[in-house]
Amino acid sequence: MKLAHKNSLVPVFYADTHNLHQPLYEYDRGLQIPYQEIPRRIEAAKAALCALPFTKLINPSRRLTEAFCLNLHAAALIDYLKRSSIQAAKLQQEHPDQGEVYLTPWIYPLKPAMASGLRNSPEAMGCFAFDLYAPVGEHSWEAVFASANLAFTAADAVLRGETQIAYALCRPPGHHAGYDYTGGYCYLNNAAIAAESLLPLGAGAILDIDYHHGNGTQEIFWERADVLYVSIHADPRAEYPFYSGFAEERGGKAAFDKNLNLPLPMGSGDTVYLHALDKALAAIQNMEAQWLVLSAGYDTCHEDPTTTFTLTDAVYAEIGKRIAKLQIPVVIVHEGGYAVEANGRLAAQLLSGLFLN
Ligand code: SP5
Ligand code: ZN
Repeated sequence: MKLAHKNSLVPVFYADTHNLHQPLYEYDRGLQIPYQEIPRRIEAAKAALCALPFTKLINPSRRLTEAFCLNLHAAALIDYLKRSSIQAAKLQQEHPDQGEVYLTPWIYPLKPAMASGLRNSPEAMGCFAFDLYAPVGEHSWEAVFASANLAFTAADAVLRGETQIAYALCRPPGHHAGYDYTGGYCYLNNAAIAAESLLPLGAGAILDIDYHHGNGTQEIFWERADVLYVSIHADPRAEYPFYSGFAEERGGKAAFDKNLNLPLPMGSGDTVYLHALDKALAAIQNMEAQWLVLSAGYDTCHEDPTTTFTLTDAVYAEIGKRIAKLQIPVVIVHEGGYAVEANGRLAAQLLSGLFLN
């Protein structure tokens, strides 16, 4: 980044509210396993980022409004999240002996005719969640909104010219959340909310380096020529979310070639990855992006328990370094990463690579 910014501290946006959202279990082909998207992930990232000499922690007040979210999401989705949290609280009160209550969908409308009745029923979860990985507890809405608020306030700091780099410690993550659905640990699309708030600076780009394709982000900006979405992820023929992330998906009519998917083979390593990164950065440079939102997932690393890429620590610093060459403001939004401590180590590598170059 520009020399001037080395004199100012990089703001790291954090809210402890995320701890209130703590589902216990998920299902892996019928096996009940611990929920992988756990609070310690973001606590590890917070600790590592705070330990850097050039950062300052910010606990922002609530500045995001539901009205702003409606630029990205359906009102029905927000209603659904609020209603489900209330429903979970009631159930929790009725069953104090049950431990933490997290609602999950139990009936999915596979055909439109099935959705019409279900949508307005008290059992509508299957109309708003595309998988089982986004359960809703009594405090989930509060945590989800606070997480989105971090992305919003981080982007706003850049918009106001207070900083050229900001890090939003979002939890729950967001890139699988689409216009009107949740899934894959995601409820509201934090990166999309950051991108939308940066538009007064002109057209820009979202670079998604999470291991999984950001199906939600792609969908939200599909017809939008002012936001380029570029994603490097595992081949959706073999990996979640399976239904999107293919190279052939290049954007809607109004925004053709404003969507760039760079799927990589299962088990990809450093060399292949950095080659794809250069392609991604070239596309961002070509469209003359005025800002970048980085959807930063660390589930690409060699020790992630849920994925197959084998990236070494040095790659994350290198990603930061290469992004710095774009010479545009960057809002980093935390996404996935399930090797708990790696979230800290790699976030610090990435931010150091970006800031110190
Ligand atoms: C934000 C983010 O990284 N979300 C990831 C959601 C995907 N996790 C659910 C997939 C788990 C499937 N387990 C099958 C493992 C096969 N070895
Ligand atoms: Zn992921």
